[in-house]
Amino acid sequence: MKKEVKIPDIAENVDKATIARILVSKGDKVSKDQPLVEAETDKATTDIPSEYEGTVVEIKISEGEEVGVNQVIMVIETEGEGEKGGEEKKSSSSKASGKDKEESTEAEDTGEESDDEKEDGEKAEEDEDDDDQETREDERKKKKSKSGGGSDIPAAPSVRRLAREKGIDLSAIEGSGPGGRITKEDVEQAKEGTGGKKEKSKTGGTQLPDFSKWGSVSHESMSNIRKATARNLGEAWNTVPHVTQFDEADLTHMEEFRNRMQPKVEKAGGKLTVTAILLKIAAFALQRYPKFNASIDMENQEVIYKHFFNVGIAVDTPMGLLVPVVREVDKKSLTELSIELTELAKKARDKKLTNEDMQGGNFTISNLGGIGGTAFTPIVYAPQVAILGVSRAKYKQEYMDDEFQKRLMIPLSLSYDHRLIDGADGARFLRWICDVIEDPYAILQ
Ligand code: CAO
Repeated sequence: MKKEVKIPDIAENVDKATIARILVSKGDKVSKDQPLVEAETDKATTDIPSEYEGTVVEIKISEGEEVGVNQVIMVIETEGEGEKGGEEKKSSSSKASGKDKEESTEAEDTGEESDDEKEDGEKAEEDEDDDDQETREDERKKKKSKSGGGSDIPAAPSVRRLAREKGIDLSAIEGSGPGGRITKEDVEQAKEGTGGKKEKSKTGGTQLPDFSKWGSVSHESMSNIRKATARNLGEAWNTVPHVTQFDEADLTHMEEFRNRMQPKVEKAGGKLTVTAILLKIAAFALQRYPKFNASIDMENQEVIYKHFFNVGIAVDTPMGLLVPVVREVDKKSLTELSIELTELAKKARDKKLTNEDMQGGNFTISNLGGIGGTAFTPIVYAPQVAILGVSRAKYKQEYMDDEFQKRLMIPLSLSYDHRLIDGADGARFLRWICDVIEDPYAILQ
């Protein structure tokens, strides 16, 4: 009996994923729960397991393809399944049939390119970012709900093709057809600059020049992680009034402590790094200065204080920046934190983080010191209100006890949301962290 494998509900608010890797081939025997494909969402890579035991008879997707929830990706031939399986198939295929129907209505127009076009529609929807975005988005949602919840911008495939040929972004065009449908004339007019928003590029900035006029260029689609990073950081930059406070701490004693403790932590399976110690210090600082652990809710004109201490760590991976969250940092020992940090960084680099791993952070630490740099201004990971940037520690001549002494100094920067945090608060918070790095007894004050 043939069974269809579909993309399940991957996570809350995630309805698309890119097939990063196909893990089986046609003809392979697979067992129940065996991973079939690796799907990359905005935030993580996740395995899609087989619901059935059987033989793969059809693979309906290819690597790099964007897929939606409930989309059929494979067909598996099972053996000896009775009534139950048949019913399951019937109900799930009838669920999917609504979607199939929509797509086939579109495809019927030309009988081709429906997948491409669907992707274009989704891309256009995602890339939209100009002044009229919200209004148009609302209107589009209304239209969508009227037309039964389809995911595309209303335009016939031939119109989409024309727009693609002319390099016009459909999401920037107001449709003049019935129900706001975009017509060929709308696209032609946009081309002439008399309609739509031709002067805007998909990025929401001004139209990019044709770089190939000056030399050879190549194009690469953005990965989902890159898209999410661009969207989130762009949003944070646009909504959070940032201030960055700089300070410097004498790390000499802490380094002595780190070297002394290192063998013990290594024995337990971790690595006692500067980041692990800062994680613990940050949790103390957040308890002492609750505003830095809060979020600002402008809609309800409220400040939301969180009484748990979860801290995100920026991790540099080949796929881009990921920020897994260490939970309840206040309740964990330095050894536990060191082990967890090592594991999380590995998980991030092995593309094994789940959405859950990256949610619920109240504050973030970004340590670029392993790479270098004297200072940087990190961007607040909204709706958090502050982020600690760490740059490279180095030996300096410091004037202490009436003489210059060789001390290991670490530069720190704290970016914060000035809507909630005043400059003096920022300076105090960062100075407190520096005091504790220099003399941990400061925690007892
Ligand atoms: N100053 C000097 N040396 C530092 C340092 C600092 N601030 N931070 C780390 N180092 C050294 C470590 O001591 C280690 O040296 P040894 O190998 O000799 O012990 C080396 O750099 C590598 O550190 P690490 O990576 O093992 O450990 P870590 O805990 O310090 O860092 C992590 C972990 C995940 C934060 C890091 O690997 C990473 O990904 N950093 C990049 C974060 C990033 O991309 N931020 C930008 C985001 S945008 O705001």
